[in-house]
Amino acid sequence: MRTKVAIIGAGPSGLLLGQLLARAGIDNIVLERRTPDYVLSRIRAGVLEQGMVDLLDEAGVGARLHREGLVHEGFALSFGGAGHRIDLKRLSGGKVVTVYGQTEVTKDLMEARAAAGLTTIYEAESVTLIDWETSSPRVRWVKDGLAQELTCDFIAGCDGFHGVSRATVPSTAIRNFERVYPFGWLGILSETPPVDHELIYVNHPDGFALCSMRNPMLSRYYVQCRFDDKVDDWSDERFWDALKSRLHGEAAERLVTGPSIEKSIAPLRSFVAEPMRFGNLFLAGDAAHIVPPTGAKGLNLAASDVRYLSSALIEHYDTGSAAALDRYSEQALARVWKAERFSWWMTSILHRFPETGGFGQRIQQAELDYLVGSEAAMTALAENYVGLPY
Ligand code: RFL
Ligand code: PHB
Repeated sequence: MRTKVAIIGAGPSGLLLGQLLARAGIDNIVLERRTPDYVLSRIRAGVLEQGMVDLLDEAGVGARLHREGLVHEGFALSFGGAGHRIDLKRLSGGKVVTVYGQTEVTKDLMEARAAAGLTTIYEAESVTLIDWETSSPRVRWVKDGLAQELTCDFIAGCDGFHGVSRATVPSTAIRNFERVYPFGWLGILSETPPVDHELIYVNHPDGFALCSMRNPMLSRYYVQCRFDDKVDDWSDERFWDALKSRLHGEAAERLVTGPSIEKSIAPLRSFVAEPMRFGNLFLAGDAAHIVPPTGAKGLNLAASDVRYLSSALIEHYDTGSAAALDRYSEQALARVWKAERFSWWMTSILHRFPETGGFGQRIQQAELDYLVGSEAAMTALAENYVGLPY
């Protein structure tokens, strides 16, 4: 088997890259370890920056997003018993974000890929990258017990944090930067009307909480939990009690509870691998970096990586120039680190950190008071939340 670009991973990074390349006439094959249903069952991101919406339009998969996505012009910060609105649109000079689940983005991309007749190999076991440092890399895998091999020009490692691509690179060629936070997020999905039409990020003495949504009858809520908590430790009742007690008065009164239809715990981590290119292997999305979800940046960073990488590959096939491919790692990392900074900062002002005690809490209060009282500080928050340009 032969293709131009072998893409490892059929998450949003891999599928979006495949779609953009195919539209430019560059053939590609996607290899995914799991089944399509498994990929679609992972409930993750919900907030898309305009840059990602534009890229999905460019990939020809924006129609349902524009019909069903919820445009959000602001969100609230809740602390000290009151809510404070951050007017994203006014503060950012007209920019907004769109609430549309990662599951829906992935589904739209999967359908477009199938409709275009492009090859995706699901349940590809033991994917192995070979000769990725040369100009004729190969990928091997096992499917239904049979060993298979693909020859290509480039490999795109879009296989997430636990994928094989980054793990293939010898440790001497890669530098990792990491911070693991001493807590997690417990998230639930429930078929109840969201507590508000905009998101609410909560700083409370008992810990962080977030009220988000997927549509007018589907709410997505999170509470900060211990990093070693198990889903079974959290009955629905315990979850709703924790959320309600962390919300400020009017929001707590409006909260409609109901059975959870999904419940999961996510650890919080900041991680960057440098560089993002090794010979003809390029990393994109969570394969190269992780942000804590507080700033809603993970999926959006995957999109900006894919924008840089797809343009560079298209330039290479159109003109023969490797200049943009040579710039990819540096260009992507410059944006990655700004989103890492923002996500770390949002995490640090909103969560209860067991180790920082009373001093840490007073500093958080001062920071939040300053933030909602300062046009300059709110503008910086809004500029980052709607997404830095790329
Ligand atoms: P993914 O989605 O992990 O997809 C990688 C794919 O690669 C496959 N794979 C392999 N395939 C073949 N061979 C192997 N050896 C393989 N190993 C792995 C996997 O099965 C999978 O299908 O990475 P990708 O595409 O880079 O996408 C990244 C995003 O998923 C991630 O950044 C976001 O979900 C992060 N995130 C958020 N991002 C936002 O921009 N806005 C948000 O509001 C937001 N909220 C969140 C989030 C992540 C969360 N969790 C659970 C970590 C909320 C949560 C709770
Ligand atoms: C979500 O809706 O899942 C979501 C929203 C905002 C975040 C993180 C997750 O910051």
